Amino acid sequence: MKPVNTESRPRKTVLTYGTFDLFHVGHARLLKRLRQLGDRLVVGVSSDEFNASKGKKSFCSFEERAEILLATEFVDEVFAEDSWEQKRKDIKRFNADIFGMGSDWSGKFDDLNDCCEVIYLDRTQDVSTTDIKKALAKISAEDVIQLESSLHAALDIVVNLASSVGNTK
Ligand code: C2G
Repeated sequence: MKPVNTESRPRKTVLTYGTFDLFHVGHARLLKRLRQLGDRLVVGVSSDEFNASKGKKSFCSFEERAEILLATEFVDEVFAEDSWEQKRKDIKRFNADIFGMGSDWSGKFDDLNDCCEVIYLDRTQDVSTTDIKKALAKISAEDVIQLESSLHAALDIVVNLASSVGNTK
């Protein structure tokens, strides 16, 4: 159960955005650190349509990616990110105190620092959704070829065995 802010001080809201496809440790580490900066973490999850405009096609649908985020202990609320331009409105809508992104976005959202604190946290090295997709695609292609040749070899053995048994009768 996510801890509820029971103290009298105003709740500190942290806001972030992303696709979060094929959820991995880089996503988890970012969300964990963002959540630790406040009492509530709200995430704008890129809609499938917005992803298409980014030239991205996610493996998991918007609904599945949102469900996965809400299942983590870090995310308190999710909403659809449908455009690049909605951030300023969302900061007001959620009364966000902090807007945070991974460091691959460093400087890109500094224009928002008139409405809240803008921070960038170190991106986790050596893991990305793109790398996972490439690894999966590589494995499936090579494995299929390997499997087919193994199956053909096994079949040849069976056929030869059968014919040698037939010849001895
Ligand atoms: N991230 C990270 N470490 C990784 C991979 C991603 O810290 N190894 C961070 C990114 O910096 C980003 C968040 O995780 O802050 C989500 O990353 P993506 O799902 O790739 O989202 P992105 O395509 O960056 O979309 O309007 C902003 C966009 O929606 C961000």
